[in-house]
Amino acid sequence: MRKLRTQRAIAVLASVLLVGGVAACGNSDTGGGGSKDDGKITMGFSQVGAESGWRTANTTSIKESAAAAGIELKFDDAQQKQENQIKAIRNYIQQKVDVIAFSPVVESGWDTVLKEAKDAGIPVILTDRSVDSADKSLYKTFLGSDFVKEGRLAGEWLVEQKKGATGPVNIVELQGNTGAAPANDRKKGFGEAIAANPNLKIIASQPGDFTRAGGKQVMEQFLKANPKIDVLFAHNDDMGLGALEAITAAGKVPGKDITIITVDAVKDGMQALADGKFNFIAECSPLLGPQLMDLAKKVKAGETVPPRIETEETTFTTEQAKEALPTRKY
Ligand code: GYE
Repeated sequence: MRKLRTQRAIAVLASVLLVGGVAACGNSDTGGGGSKDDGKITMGFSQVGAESGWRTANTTSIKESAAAAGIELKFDDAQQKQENQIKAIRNYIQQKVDVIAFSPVVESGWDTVLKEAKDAGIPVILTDRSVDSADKSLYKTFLGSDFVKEGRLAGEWLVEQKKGATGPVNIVELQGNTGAAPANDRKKGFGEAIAANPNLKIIASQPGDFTRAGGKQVMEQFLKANPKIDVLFAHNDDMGLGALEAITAAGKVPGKDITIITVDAVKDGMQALADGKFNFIAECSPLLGPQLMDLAKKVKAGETVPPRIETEETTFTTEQAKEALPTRKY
């Protein structure tokens, strides 16, 4: 009898030790990279660059939200170069941060570095833009917009505006940087939507890298090469704003001679829309910081998070822009 009791006691002790051991392992795993578990979270963030008003607002949102959430932020600006992002991510792995978050400048070519983070036990959160990796276990979640939908909303508005058109409607398109998810997806969504009316034709489409300078320069080329341009679809406000200069310099009236549709709805874009220089904007929210910090806390605590979190967005006409501008946050 006594022997049995002793055996049971040993079994209970063993299971306590085992569970304790597993729990301890679990903690250091989710704690990321074997960093000391002092309750503080350190996030390594690799930003695309500073190419647009959207990006500036996004960076501010991330920095402010990290400070508000008590998360120590290591921040790197990759100047629109993938190699710089890979370097920054490798640095964060070496520094054993708790969480890595980044906005991938292009969609492809991330598997190796993401695998390195995974092997080091550091969770990765994609924010704003996604990657095309087949292995979804390489990152915890993707927080950002549905770019195909933004392109589609832009296209659907145009289809409605031009439904009475009897002849060809010539469209030029300013794309974001080559290979970026928002460039690929906005092009796709817009193209699919305008297919509803065979009169709507994209006669030229070139990358303007999401910058004002790029938008201006490529629009100048478009105007030189094409005597009849009816519509400009720019993948962001900044390229549209750059294009305004080229259009005015060519003696045309933006918003009247050429219908202008953009994406983002940052303040300068909304002002151009309110002034009638732009005609329609599909919104894309850069205010991802608060949700990102929340997710970082959850993954650090070992909680499961949804694999995809979509940002809520709307669209604006000139009238709606006039109404929204006074309270616009970015
Ligand atoms: O639309 C553009 C920026 O990835 C959603 O990047 C973002 C895009 C945004 O440069 O202005």
